[in-house]
Amino acid sequence: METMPRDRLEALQLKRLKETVQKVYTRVPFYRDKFEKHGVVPGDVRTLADLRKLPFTEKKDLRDHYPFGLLAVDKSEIVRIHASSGTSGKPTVVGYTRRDIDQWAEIVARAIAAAGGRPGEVLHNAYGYGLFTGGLGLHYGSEKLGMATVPISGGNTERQIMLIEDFQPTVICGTPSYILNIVETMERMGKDPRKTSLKYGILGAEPWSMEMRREIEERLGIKAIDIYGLSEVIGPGVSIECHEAQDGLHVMEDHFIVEVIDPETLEPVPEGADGELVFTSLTKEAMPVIRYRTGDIASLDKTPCLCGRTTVRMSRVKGRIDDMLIIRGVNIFPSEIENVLLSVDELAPHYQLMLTRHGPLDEVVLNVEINPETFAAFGGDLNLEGARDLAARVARMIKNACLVTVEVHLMPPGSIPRSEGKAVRVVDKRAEAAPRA
Ligand code: DLL
Repeated sequence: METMPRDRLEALQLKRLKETVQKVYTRVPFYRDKFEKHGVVPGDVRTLADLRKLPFTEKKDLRDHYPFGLLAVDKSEIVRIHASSGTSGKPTVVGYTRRDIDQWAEIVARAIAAAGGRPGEVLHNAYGYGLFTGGLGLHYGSEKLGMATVPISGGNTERQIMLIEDFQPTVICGTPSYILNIVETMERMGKDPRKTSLKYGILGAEPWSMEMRREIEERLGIKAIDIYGLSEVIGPGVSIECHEAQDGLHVMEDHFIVEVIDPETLEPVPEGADGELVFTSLTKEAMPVIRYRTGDIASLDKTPCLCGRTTVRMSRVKGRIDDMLIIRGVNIFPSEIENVLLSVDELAPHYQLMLTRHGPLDEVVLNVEINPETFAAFGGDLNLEGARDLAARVARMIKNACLVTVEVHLMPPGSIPRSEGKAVRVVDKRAEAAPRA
């Protein structure tokens, strides 16, 4: 499926697209109404390019039809329910039929194999188990591939470390921030993280920079592979990097069509340009999605990959449109700031951006930890001139690289909360600040 000649792959996509469009039109009143308002019928989709005639679907549509309004099957056919925790109000809910679950397991099995996992080996799965799709998604894929799967979930880090030593896994799965937490805990326990049996990490579910990848690879002695997905589309496994090239995430195109659009004009962007990822599912039974706007920013690359896969690759996700900070008119993602922070030797890879408001202007305070050696060198006093100089240097580097002014606060080691799942990089305190003048 992954090395098929493009013309055959596209023929398969078109066949599946037509079936999906017909199915949602017949079975989901929401899609039928939307298509009618848009003046399209399933017969209008004759080529892959005709996908663009169809209207978009958004997170709000899922919320408005909470919990089961977008199902294309009878509720009695649902065997699993997942939900993504929204920041506000009701979560978005997704249902799966038995066939969906089998198919998803197959997709994730392929993803783990692309990342370097092999049958007969052990996989340590530190993604959270529960309504979040990470834990169970990786779990079923790993079993399907024939790996001995350790369903450890997140948390209880010292125990995780013991089991890594005892079970000898070759693959570890988790969010980059939690894997870093494990590494740090190993170091604190006086263990050398580079000496474990681990060879590959399958990391995702949150934005992470190239610098963060380098940091994890060096400190844990593994190849850190980026995996992407979202509950609304299926969960983890929508795309993954291959361990051969680690150069962009191969989209599972036999199951999903990807587009990149300008989030303002909703028109496609030129190949290679950044824009919002949009996915159409081709094989889902319970809850197919048509042109689902993810809010995630990335670009596409259609050039062949050295691994031999013919599927399109997406760049790493820079961030979500909602996470984009607009500081005095400059747009910036936390991951761009992360890239700068991780290039400074004195800093530790733990940071939070605090948004506050002073009068009419939004301000950004960056809390970033310094590493234990630097803290010791300052004698634990972050008011020393050396510490103030370091903060000023970091602020200047961010200004040069990202064109924004942030106030940098150095923090002692261990003072920023560690994540066991998705890290919180932005804390919005604007509502608590004094009201606008
Ligand atoms: O995070 C699914 C997943 C689980 C992906 C495990 C990878 C590994 P949701 O909770 O619905 O699903 O959150 C989806 O997380 O729209 C992105 O904003 C973000 N995201 C997921 N993977 C990546 C990644 C899972 N590799 C949302 N890089 C998505 C950056 C990611 N952001």
